[in-house]
Amino acid sequence: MTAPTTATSTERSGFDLALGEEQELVRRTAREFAREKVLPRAAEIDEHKKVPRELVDEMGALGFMGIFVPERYGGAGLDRLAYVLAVEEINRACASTGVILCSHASLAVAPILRWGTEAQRQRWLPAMARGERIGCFALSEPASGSDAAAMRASARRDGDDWVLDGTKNFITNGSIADVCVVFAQTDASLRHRGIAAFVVEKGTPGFSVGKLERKLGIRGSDTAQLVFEGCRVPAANMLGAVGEGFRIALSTLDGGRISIAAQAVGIARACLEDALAYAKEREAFGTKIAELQGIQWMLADMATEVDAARLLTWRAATLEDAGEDHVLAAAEAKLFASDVAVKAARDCVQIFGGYGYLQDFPAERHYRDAKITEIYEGTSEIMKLVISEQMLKEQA
Ligand code: COS
Repeated sequence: MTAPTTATSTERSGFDLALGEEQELVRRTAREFAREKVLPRAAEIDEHKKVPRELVDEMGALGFMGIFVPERYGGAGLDRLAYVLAVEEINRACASTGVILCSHASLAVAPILRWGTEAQRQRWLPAMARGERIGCFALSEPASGSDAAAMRASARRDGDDWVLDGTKNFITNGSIADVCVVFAQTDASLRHRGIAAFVVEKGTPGFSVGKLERKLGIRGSDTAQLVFEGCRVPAANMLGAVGEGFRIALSTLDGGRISIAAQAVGIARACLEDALAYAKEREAFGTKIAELQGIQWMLADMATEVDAARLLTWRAATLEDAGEDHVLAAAEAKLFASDVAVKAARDCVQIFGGYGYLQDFPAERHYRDAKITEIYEGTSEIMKLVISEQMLKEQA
């Protein structure tokens, strides 16, 4: 028998459960905004397949779109924990609205902040932090999703420019974004070491929006194909160096996965709160169904799992804030929280019974919205692969 040598990420992190004053304020503000402005429109957003721009503007005005951006770049100067608090609250009300924030902040703002030069940060971050310009992240392609390094979009150097060609798929915020972080291959023989990251602005000649996807859930969110045809991008728009693109993409996704874990916690909480409220009203067999043990056990599991998923999410955010390795913690949080959301949504529909199957009640929307959290920003299978790799690396 070998002695235990590996500290899991739980054991490693000195993780404080108490929120600070500013974090509490963010949570209160986001909860109020979500309850008063977002929740009343969630069904309509799903039905009309569009999040009203004024909600994005309000998320900007409240500071959420640039919440972890330092004040010198126009942001709120808070941390990732504050960010995941806001993400949970907004997604509790509406996952379509919530994912606009997630993709903008964790996938577009974050890599510019981390990998951008001072000039690049000054150029793009202030308007993005205010929510005036929306960001997106263009990695996936028609033939490369989980195997991100297999991308075919190409970047060819021409004088002071790079010329991009290719198609990006499933891009959240794709058609509404003003600033896109785009990944392309500069030399296919180098595989992942040939990839570079570029910031491409809306309106750049050769850059257009293709097909808008029709989806099972998060129907109000914008999912587009982006097309690059001889799209000329100045060399000054490259993030990092040639060959650093894959690292930029994967490290950005580590943060993105914490954000999606928070989204999943928000959806799961919506399921729990809606199911609980319904169970306290609905009568069967001469009693409120909340008095029935079969229902109580479902609610008890949901409550426990929501709390556990939130703790994993906060831990991952705390590690990221501390500048510590959070690859494992982020993957665990996303794997667990997305599973919790899907299960909570299934039980929520079950508790609502026949009404759960109708569009007149929120349960079926949660059921459709929850599923994507197991797919985007790394499927659950990729999360297991990342977790296993990290464990094996630690054991080596
Ligand atoms: N952060 C930074 N760099 C990372 C990293 C991380 N989390 N994980 C791996 N890398 C680096 C490795 O260090 C390696 O670099 P070097 O070769 O320079 O040493 C390089 O990336 C390749 O690593 P690996 O061989 O493990 O890459 P793979 O091509 O096998 O891919 C997976 C690894 C599958 C985990 C990765 O492609 C992935 O996460 N895929 C899912 C992509 C995704 O989430 N898509 C959704 C799109 S957004 S909706």
